[in-house]
Amino acid sequence: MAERADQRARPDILWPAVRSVVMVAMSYRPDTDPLALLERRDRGVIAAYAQRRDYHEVLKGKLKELGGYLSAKGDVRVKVFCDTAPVMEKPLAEAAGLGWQGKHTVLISRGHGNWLLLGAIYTSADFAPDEAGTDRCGSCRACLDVCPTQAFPAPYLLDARRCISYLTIEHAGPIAPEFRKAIGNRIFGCDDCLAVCPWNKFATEAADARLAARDDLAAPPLAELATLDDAAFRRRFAGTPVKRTGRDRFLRNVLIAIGNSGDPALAAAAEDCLTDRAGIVRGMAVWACGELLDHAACRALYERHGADETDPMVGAEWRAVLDLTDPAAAETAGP
Ligand code: B12
Ligand code: SF4
Ligand code: SF4
Repeated sequence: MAERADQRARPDILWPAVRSVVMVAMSYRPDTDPLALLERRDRGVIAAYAQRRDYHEVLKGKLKELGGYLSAKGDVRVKVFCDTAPVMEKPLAEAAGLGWQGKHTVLISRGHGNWLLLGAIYTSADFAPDEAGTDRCGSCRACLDVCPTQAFPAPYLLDARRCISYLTIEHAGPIAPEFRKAIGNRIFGCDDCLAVCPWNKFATEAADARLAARDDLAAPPLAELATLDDAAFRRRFAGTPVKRTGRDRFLRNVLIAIGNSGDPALAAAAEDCLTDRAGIVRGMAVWACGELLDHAACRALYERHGADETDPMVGAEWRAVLDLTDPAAAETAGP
């Protein structure tokens, strides 16, 4: 993001022909409370926006339709964007009067709450600007207080490095130990700060049937997800935003959720991943076993699967686990 800051700050650097921007928002209000799923520890929680068809595809189609309409009206050139370009979608949506950026930094509208996805049409036409949105957060701070990783250093300011959405979707390597417990059973994204916003009571149903949630993504069993290989992952998540992480990172998240389940019955699923070809999966499988099994069991697993480990990251996970359950063992534990 830092590399293209100039284009974010100035739409005309991204596209010199731009004169006005048309902002659109599309509702994806979930039918159930996303927070309720956090109690079902044997299940994985996928953020509401990702339990359905990829919005980039759906929204971009609609943006192109609207862009085509504008072009047909006159000599107007257009470029459409949805999430992937250096475009300040939230500040632009606020400036266009769609709502305001709440203290959680996401755009809220009075009619739809914060369950909105945004898109932009840069146009070469000189449209008269709408009135900008007005901040209606008042003294509320529900979103700031609910955040499991304290990712808001101040209202309206997010430290993305602490956000579970960033950690589970965008972050490529192992997830730092300090965040693992707080992640709970969230396996792709996080909706906590969105779910508590009182403005959601005014949210109307998702507008487009193509954005209907898929039942099989509502509360998938962790044990089942831990068995996915590349092909099965692609089949299961084709057409949804989840495919973005790829199978290995997704399994990393699933194993963290298994470690947090408190359910020793799920240890078998973690054990099966100790021999995975991906280091990141093996590493989180070690951590999950350490959370669910006692020291003797961990030690036995180490003898069987960990002694020959060549990946330093996985070796460090073994050391941490054996260290944690028996400090004396750390002296002798492998790589
Ligand atoms: C990077 C990114 C992330 C990062 C960082 C999030 C963040 N808050 O910026 C991570 C991975 C954490 C993330 C998470 C999520 N994201 Co996201 N993300 C983006 C992305 C690609 C860029 C956002 C951005 O520019 N951030 C940079 C910061 C600095 O900007 P900011 O938050 O807008 O806030 C500052 C600016 O507004 C600044 N400001 C105000 N005016 C101006 C003017 C200028 C010129 C400048 C330079 C700055 C500025 O002051 C604010 C305070 O610092 C946008 C798509 C896009 N192109 O906009 C989607 C987007 C923001 N994400 C979206 C969604 C849905 C999510 C999640 C809800 C997904 C989930 N359930 O897991 C979470 C929400 C977490 C949260 N509380 O924000 C939606 C939000 C829709 C909405 N209603 O607002 C977007 C708009 C995608 C879309 N097209 O719909 N996301
Ligand atoms: S999405 Fe979750 S982790 Fe990120 S800021 Fe909101 S509550 Fe915190
Ligand atoms: S929860 Fe409260 S403070 Fe946070 S965005 Fe919603 S209204 Fe604003």
